[in-house]
Amino acid sequence: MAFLFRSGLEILASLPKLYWRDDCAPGSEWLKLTRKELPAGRWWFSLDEEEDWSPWVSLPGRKNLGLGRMWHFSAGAFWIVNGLAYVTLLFATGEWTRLVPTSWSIFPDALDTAWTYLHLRLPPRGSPYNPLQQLTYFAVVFLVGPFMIATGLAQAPAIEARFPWILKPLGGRQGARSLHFIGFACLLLFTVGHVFLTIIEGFVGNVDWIVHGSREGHRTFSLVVFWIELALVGGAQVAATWLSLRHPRRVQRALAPFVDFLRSRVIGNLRSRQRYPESAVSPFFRANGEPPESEEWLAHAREGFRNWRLPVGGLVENPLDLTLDDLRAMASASQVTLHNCIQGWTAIAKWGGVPLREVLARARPRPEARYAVFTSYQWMHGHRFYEVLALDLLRDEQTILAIDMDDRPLPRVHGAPCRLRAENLLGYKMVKYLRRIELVERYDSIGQGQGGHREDNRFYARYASI
Ligand SMILES: Nc1nc2c(c(=O)[nH]1)N[C@H]1C(S)=C(S)[C@@H](COP(=O)(O)O)O[C@H]1N2
Ligand SMILES: [Mo]
Repeated sequence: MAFLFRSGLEILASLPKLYWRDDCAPGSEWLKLTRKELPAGRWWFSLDEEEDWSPWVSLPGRKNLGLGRMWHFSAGAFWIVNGLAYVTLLFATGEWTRLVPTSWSIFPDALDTAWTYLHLRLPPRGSPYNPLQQLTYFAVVFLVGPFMIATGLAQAPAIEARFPWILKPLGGRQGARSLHFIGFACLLLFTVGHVFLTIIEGFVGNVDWIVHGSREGHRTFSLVVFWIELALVGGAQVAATWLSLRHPRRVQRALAPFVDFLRSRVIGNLRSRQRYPESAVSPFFRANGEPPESEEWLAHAREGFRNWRLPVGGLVENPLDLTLDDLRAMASASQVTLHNCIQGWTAIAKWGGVPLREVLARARPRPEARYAVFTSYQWMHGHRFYEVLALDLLRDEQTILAIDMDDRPLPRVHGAPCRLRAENLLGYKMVKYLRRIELVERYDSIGQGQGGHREDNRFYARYASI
């Protein structure tokens, strides 16, 4: 739980605002955990909204959303497996009767117990739990647990893209994010309240009971086990935090295969099947990544991109050099989809352009081609922005080269004249201000070898479907 809580806060820090509406318009948040104000009167970018929370609070702290996510998913997978084992054992051994109430009278009894607590008195011990305690344990294990799994999974872009209806009962993508936070608040409250009551109700006896299943006789043994466990829990937090801050690349390399295992085996290759109605298009759409300042792009922009070209090369039989008119002639895709930024904001827009599979059909990839490298005109932190996508993702019907947004030529802040849209992935894969597409067999010699600018510089995972 410590891993989940702290890494969850790291994720929240990248956009410490909670919304109910899917366009996350600034000012419409129902909870704001930052004092930072956005600049008025000029464009700002969503990375400006990221907060730098202390490593004492979040894992790993200091704006490392990429590693925070990897810890969150790894710990989450462990927590789910652990929970399944627990529930299986509960029912296999008959111990479920401790947690599952079998009479409606539990509700009035629990109210009585609450009344006693409100008078700052301790109710008698139940067998084994008092009614309020039993009801709370039941709710945590059988309601909040599955709720956290559901609201967590529903935030994966690949799941939303394949099953858009999943978000309806949760009140949309921001509903899922807000509810996931509220579930976290419940679990935090439970943890604090539970530990507090365990202490005041008779700490040593309770520890003995937790460790050994009895209330007397093995107190020293139980206390030693308890303090060792607590030290391990604390030590694991310190070690994970220290390693992540000190050796982020190594931690990225160590956790990425596990996250990729979840992506490929649990989520799988889900295709985007989004058909939002045009009425769902968001009035407000954040931007991330400002227009290039390089002279080459500015010159194209001044000419209305008349001389702009998109070369498609590398491991292809038939290299292409596409003009904007070529793209316009090939444009057959039109899709209204939900955009998911890794930071947590979303927005819905209508995108028009060319399905990448048609570009591939013309360029004819060689058999050894496995990835496509999308390079941008934009530079960030001294490196050219680029992202690598596996070739089979490009065959998705909704993976397109977008040249229109909401029925108008792509605006500058959103990537003019042409950007990638891969609707089952997170936003950082959708390179704006496209300059070149190159098919390759491997990408470890490109940039810092992690599969993209964000992977190289911010430790994001190279697969962006979660
Ligand atoms: N060239 C370039 N492309 C980019 C980025 C960037 O910084 N530079 N940011 C990415 C991220 S993190 C997101 S969420 C989307 C945002 O798209 P938008 O600015 O059109 O909203 O663009 C992606 N493409
Ligand atoms: Mo993003």
